Amino acid sequence: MKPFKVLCIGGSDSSGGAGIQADVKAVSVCGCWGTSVITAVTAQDTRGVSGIYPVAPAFVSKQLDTVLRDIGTDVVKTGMLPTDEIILTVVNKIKKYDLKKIVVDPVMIAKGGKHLMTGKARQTLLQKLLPLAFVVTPNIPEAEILSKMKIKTIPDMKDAAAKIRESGVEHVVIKGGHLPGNKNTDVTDILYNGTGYCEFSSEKINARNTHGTGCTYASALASGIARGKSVTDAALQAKIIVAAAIKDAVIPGKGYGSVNVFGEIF
Ligand code: PXL
Repeated sequence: MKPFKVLCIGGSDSSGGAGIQADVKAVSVCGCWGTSVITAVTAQDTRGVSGIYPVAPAFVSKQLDTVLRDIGTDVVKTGMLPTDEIILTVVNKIKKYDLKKIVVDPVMIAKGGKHLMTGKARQTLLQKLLPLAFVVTPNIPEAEILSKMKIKTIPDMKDAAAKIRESGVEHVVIKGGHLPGNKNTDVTDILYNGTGYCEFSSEKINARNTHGTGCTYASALASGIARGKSVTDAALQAKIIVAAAIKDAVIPGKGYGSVNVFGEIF
């Protein structure tokens, strides 16, 4: 049988919780075949990132050509893109293979504060990758950087989504988990497609073991699109999967725990 395919482009997280490892788990649980192109190797445990080793752009290029010439893909999902050169490499391949369904998770800073992308790369992402993207999935801090505005309320999220969409990306999903205000009982995500806003609200889970949330969300959303769902339905499915994965989190080391998409199996 031919599988639905999602190509995950991002960094390896040696702790197993985020990055490519989270991507392939989420894609698999969503019933798709995950291929992976590694952009950086991180040395990382549950307490933080201790080192980053970016892959040479020429070897990112080789991985992309190798996977795309044979297997191809229905959807591309990008995560950690550490340098300007690596983003330009990905942009060139998107054009070369005429890839249309690109889900961009604009990974910028890891939980402990370690930068996963250079300042110049942020600009390249905004100016070169987002114009080609189908969906972008920033959290609030990432949306503030991309929109160049402060986000404190749901109306601010909507304004920021409209600003980010000016880059040329078709759909903007801003995830509300980091919205300030500890009285909030709900987490609301905003989806904007240029004509209307969709709000997805769910009960706020006060969890500390949330490593891998963003990667899992974007990969589940990409998988829904690969299976032919609308962006709205895929975003809803992704939110449900992430909420369950937070509730079923595991604590493999001495620091933060990670989300776990396989919770209901065991
Ligand atoms: O959660 C974002 C993320 C993405 N990719 C890699 C990471 C992290 C966070 O630590 O390590 C490789």
